[in-house]
Amino acid sequence: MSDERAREAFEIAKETYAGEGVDVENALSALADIPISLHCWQGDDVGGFEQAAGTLGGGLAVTGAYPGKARTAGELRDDLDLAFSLIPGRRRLNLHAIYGEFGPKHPGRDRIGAADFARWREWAGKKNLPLDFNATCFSHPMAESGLTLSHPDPAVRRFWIDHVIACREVAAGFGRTQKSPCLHNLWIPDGMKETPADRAGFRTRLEKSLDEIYQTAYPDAELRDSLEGKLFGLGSEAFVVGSNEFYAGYAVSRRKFLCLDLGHFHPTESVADKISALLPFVPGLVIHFSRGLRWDSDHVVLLTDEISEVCGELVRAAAWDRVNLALDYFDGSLNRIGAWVIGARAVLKGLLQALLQPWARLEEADRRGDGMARLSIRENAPMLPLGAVWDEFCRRFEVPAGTGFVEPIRRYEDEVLRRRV
Ligand code: RNT
Ligand code: ZN
Repeated sequence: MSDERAREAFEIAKETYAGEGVDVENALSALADIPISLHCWQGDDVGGFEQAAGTLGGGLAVTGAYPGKARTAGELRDDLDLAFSLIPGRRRLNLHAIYGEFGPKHPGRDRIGAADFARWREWAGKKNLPLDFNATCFSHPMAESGLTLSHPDPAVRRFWIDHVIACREVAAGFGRTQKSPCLHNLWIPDGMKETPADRAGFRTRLEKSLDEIYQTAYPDAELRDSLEGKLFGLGSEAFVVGSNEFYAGYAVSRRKFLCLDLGHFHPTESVADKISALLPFVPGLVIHFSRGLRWDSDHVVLLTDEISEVCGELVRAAAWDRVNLALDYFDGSLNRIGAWVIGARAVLKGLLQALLQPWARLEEADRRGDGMARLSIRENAPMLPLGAVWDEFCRRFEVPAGTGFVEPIRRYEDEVLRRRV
């Protein structure tokens, strides 16, 4: 479509939304203000750069062997540069501790420091890209039992406590220089294939480990801490120490952010519904946007009903300073840059769609108890011209609209990715 026709379509869309009582310009500027944190680990199947080829542990699994995954931090940054050039809006980058550039001698996970991430910092600083961070409590010999911070052996716990302490220090360092608090999210694999006798024992140990980790206080302007629970994992089917309830209780009592990963609940459980139930009680929430297909399969996010509903609740909450949005999925079966771009754009579309809902009318119907009016608005919502507004958003950020991002990625695949053997 020509630029002129696209603009006409946008003008018509604006009118249509105005007829519904929705201000499109307000929605566009709100969307432009919401950062999405891209997960570095989609670029290399959660491999990291600790040694030549790490084996993924902790019950995480990436399927697919599409050619061209990043083999070095430099390659990963090149790939991210391309992805970012095709995603409109504000962004952040989410690093995992295994993505440091450690040189020939790794200091040990319990001793990593700011220097190991100096190049990431420099690169991100130049483009004004705030960094987020994650301790990596998996893919390591000390995590082979499937237990880390809740391990019965104090020496194992010590090692992982020290790792997370080191990670928070790295994260706070990021926050200090980037003038935006770095989010340090903690997920651990701890769990069991079969039910233990002493569930409470594992949880008490985890609670103690966490309390020790969080003893060091950092200014809010530098660091945000969040904790991510899970329903089950490969090898932790019967028992997960850090369940959602455990961390919800911990987050409320210790004033931490709670991370909700869309793949970490029973398939029919609504994460959207949890947002308004938790936000009054926790300092804030983190959403890990993912798409579970039959299980926690970490598929690339698409604009599904689940995404629409979660985005709807986020827009209703309008607590953007207390909510961090991040992507978390890993698919090795397709072009990995495409996976980033498709997922990020899908989340942004979900947010835009939510920002364009006729909330005033819906609320009015709520108040009147007019169920038919409310349902009719919801029923009609998918017919509204969201696409024309999305295209305009892309145009304003000078990124391709529609599927226009495919071509540049293909070219890069031919010229760069296919040569990585
Ligand atoms: C695992 C959690 C966690 C990880 C990343 C790599 O189930 O979702 O967030 O995906 O830390
Ligand atoms: Zn997650």
